[in-house]
Amino acid sequence: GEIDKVPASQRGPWMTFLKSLATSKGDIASITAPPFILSSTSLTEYSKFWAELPDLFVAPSMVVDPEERALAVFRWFIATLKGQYTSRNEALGSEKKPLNPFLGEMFLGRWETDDEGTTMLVSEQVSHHPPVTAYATYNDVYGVELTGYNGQKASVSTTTLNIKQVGHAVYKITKFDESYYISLPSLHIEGLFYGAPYVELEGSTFIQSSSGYSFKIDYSGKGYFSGKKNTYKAKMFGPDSSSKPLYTFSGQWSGKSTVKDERAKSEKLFYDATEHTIVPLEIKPLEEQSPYETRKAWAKVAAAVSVMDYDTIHVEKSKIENEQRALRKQEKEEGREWTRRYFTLVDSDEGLKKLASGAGITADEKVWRFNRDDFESGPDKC
Ligand code: CLR
Repeated sequence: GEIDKVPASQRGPWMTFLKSLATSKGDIASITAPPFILSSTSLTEYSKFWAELPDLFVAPSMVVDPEERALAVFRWFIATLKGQYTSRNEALGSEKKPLNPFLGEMFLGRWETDDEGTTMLVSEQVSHHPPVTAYATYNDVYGVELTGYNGQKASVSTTTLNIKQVGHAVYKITKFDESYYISLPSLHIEGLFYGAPYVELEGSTFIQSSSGYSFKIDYSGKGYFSGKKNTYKAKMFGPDSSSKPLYTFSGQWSGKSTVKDERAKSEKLFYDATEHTIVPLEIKPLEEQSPYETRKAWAKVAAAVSVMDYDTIHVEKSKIENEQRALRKQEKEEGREWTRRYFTLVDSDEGLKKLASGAGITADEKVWRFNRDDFESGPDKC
């Protein structure tokens, strides 16, 4: 049958879920989904996808030529997409509904690799409604740092769920005093009806370097540019702001893509996702984690999700939600706001506005800034 990806016992609830989705105006968090589509992973963990290939993450810092360096940044960016947007399908068979992080939830970890040393990850839920996750990931051996934040705006049109990402990322290379402003793609969820959801990226994103180089990336799912899924086309422009690209790129970000040098008219392989294996990040054992850390806080829910014990999922989730409600009530009574641990909402500075405008984007009025010293000297450093 058509919905045979849905376990027989959950077909009724799945249809109910789809119906409530259609009338939800996109507030996915508030809809109860059948257990088979729930993930035991919280959205705060998704910040890790930026640096699961530490070698590509630090590579730009070793490239002296600015044009080659921009290419290395772009290669790392393209490489992150597979983890960001296909890893649930690969590991779990379909896209899943992540756990909805509570305010103050943190996901902390590190990658330890022979060649790159330590790459740190600090991810914190800085807003619950609307959901916003802020993150920083950095490697001091090579002097690279990525900071950013992101939230989602969802809307529904008949059977597809459309997601617009709010936020951006900034990649910095200390040695060259260079920054790259990175905008985030919109996406939609396909395959919902069949109970086998997956992400398709759409539209365009931009990367603008302070060195003047820039990229425009166009995304498409199956059938638009070619018969293949997860395809992209991109153009790299030089600092002279000529409308003629220096390089053009095309292919699959989850597979192979090529780069064409528009001056030399030569084409070669740019990136092959099948040749790279992600490095799992290391996190503290549960006993050593603070109650605000993702895995610790959600441990009981996650265990219940893995055995599809719906009653326990509900009971344990409600405990967290009620606790959160009580905290918000208390804050309101005392006339204060929840203090974010490692990020502060600040006015967007001139440098960032200039970079964003280079990419044809108006920078947000306010941005979440990482307080690195607080983290380094605080109790949560891992
Ligand atoms: C979060 C930020 C990451 C990239 C990313 C990847 C997948 C997205 C996720 C973001 C946000 C939440 C998301 C998810 C895919 C599905 C899920 C849109 C943007 C929604 C909330 C779940 C829909 C429910 C069905 C699967 C049943 O860097």
